[in-house]
Amino acid sequence: MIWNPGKECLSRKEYDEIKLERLKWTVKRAYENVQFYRDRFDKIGLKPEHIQTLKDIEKIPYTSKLDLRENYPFKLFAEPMSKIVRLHASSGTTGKPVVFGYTKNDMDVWKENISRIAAMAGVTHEDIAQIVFGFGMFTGGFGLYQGLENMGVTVVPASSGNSERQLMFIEDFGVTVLVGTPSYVLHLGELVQERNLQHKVRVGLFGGEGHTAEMRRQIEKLWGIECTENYGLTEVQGPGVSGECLEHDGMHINEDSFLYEIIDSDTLEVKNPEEEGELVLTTLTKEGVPVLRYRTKDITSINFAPCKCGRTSARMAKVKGRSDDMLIIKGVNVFPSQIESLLLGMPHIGPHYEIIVTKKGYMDQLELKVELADSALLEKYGELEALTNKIREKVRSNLLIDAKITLAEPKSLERYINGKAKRVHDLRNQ
Ligand code: DLL
Repeated sequence: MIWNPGKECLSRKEYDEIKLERLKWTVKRAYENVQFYRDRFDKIGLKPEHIQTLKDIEKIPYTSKLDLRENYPFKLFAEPMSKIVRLHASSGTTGKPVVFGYTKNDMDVWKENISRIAAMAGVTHEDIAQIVFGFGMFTGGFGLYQGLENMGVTVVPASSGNSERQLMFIEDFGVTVLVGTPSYVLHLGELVQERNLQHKVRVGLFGGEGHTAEMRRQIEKLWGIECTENYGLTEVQGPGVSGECLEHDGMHINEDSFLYEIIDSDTLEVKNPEEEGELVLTTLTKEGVPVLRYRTKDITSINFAPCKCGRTSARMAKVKGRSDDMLIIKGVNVFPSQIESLLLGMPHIGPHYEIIVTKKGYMDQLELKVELADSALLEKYGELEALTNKIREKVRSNLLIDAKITLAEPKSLERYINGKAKRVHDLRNQ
């Protein structure tokens, strides 16, 4: 079912008209109400009236995470606190987080955007959806909750952690939809299989972090469900920027809310959006905190072809990684997702691994800790060695890097039950 055909099935021309009108509105409000943007515009002699076409957006400077952080907590707000009904904050690992405020209208748009992406995944009001994202300042829990409730779905706001209770609800409540990070759902899937738990879950809505096709196959195998993915970030709303339909060919962007560009992260030049590059987003409806040309660091590309599902909204490709997650090991650019794809396609390998990068003298060293799928091989030293060599060879021939491979016993590597997985440990600067 298409939640809002009037907004999800427009022609390119109609999308461009809406986008231009809303861009002008956003730029004017940002200039008039937010000192940060006014200063930036004034510095280069730019006025809101100079934005007359969609291409004119290129006159506006990019906004970075640091820009947002420097305006902590409320300096980017375009509305007085009396109009703000909710605050969320990005998960800052160092220093202050970035805080975002939502007006009542922002909440309505957010709800609508989530309802659209959930409908894309085949969710209806007949479903019972358990949300295993954390509820709190992270946008995942509340974001999905309000959009699903808006559709009439029965929501089980279980939040993250406490896996035994999660399984109890899934079984006893007849949960049909699972909503969470793929890494946590994968962990729950292992428990489901271990306990031979009978469940009715048929579809998963995953986001907050990426997962490779191989990881998806593992989740589908463990759960016997159909997986879909959605994308978003706190800086422009939270979840609901885009979502995957059951054609599984990219994530439909809510184009009437977000203007996308693809840029070259090094030269900062705007690219043809169909080419791979860094996604830059501008909010088109946000009242609380409008954001102009935010550099997401996420690497993707845009597909404008109408989808078989009937929607015409542009689709973004699966995020390949973040430009700041890209590891440069011995001069070779490596995305963690490439390593995941290599490992998870191999027999005897479970879906858990760690990437550890260290330095020996001036030389980078890559170690992959890889968990065995089951204990069958544990006593067979010859086979363990053969497997280790096979992985090393696969990494060498695909990534041109010599890696140390350490096989770990089943269930010995960390599981991520309270948030996003952290599989990369780059210890080179320590
Ligand atoms: O993760 C919002 C969200 C919650 C999206 C739940 C979907 C579902 P942040 O914590 O601000 O917000 O993190 C945003 O997470 O820039 C990406 O790097 C990454 N990310 C989110 N969704 C995906 C995805 C939420 N489907 C950052 N694939 C983004 C890959 C994703 N990366």
